[in-house]
Amino acid sequence: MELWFTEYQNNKLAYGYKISKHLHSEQTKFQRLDVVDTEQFGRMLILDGIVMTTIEDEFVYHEMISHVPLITHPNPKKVAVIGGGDGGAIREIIKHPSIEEAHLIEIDGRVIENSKKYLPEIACALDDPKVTIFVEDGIEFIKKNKNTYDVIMVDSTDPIGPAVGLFKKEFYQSVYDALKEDGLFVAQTESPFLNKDIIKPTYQAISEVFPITRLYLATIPTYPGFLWSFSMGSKKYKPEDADLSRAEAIASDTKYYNPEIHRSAFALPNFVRDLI
Ligand code: AG3
Repeated sequence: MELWFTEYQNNKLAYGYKISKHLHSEQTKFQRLDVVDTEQFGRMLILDGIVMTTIEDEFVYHEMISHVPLITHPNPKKVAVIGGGDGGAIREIIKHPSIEEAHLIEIDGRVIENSKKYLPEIACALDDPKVTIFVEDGIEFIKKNKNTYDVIMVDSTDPIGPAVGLFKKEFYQSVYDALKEDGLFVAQTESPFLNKDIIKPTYQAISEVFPITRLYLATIPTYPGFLWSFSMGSKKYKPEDADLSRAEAIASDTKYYNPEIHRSAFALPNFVRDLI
């Protein structure tokens, strides 16, 4: 008998993955959490029926949400990840020699515990001495911190359930206040093919709060629409002015990100330009 996992996008589109093993399933305080082994993409973490990450393609997302902002900022020392309990962004962050402190603010401690157990390749840096984990609501946490971080990354789920507030202008204002005077932030902002209704207002809200706003893209085969967007809000630094010799240095330890990708990720197709 064949076992398949289906991620439903809406009532018109679904993606299916052949499963070799269903390793774990639980209802946490916040969401349903599943870990499966897929034949195509290896082990997969699923929250509320939505693919969060897989062993085969996680590097694209985690490198792009981390290295693009960390190279845009000339000297990031203190950073925060909101969400991202699997630890993939943290693993990339601590590759940067300038980093002194990385804070992970994840609302659901069970995501962290299950990632450590089932996805050690992704969660491997969560015990690094530079990392502090806060199992808290990121929206409330960020309000308590003013003028604190060089870079903030919002590694959220889709804007449903606990992540809804992470796509709102009030949250971006708190992120602005939590950043130092030359700080910048990046959020994952969904698919230009399937989530036009999300990208447009989200980008608009970020540009009302930050003087510099940019959208960049990467190809992620297990996210719907495959072409995925990230939005950056910055107080001072522009990604096109980044010192790409630092990108070259980090690229000895990446599978996707390099100086050419840093530049080309900001090249937008016309239909995406029209969205923002
Ligand atoms: N953040 C989730 C991206 C959203 C994926 N959406 C979807 N499959 N419909 C990724 C968490 C990885 N750290």
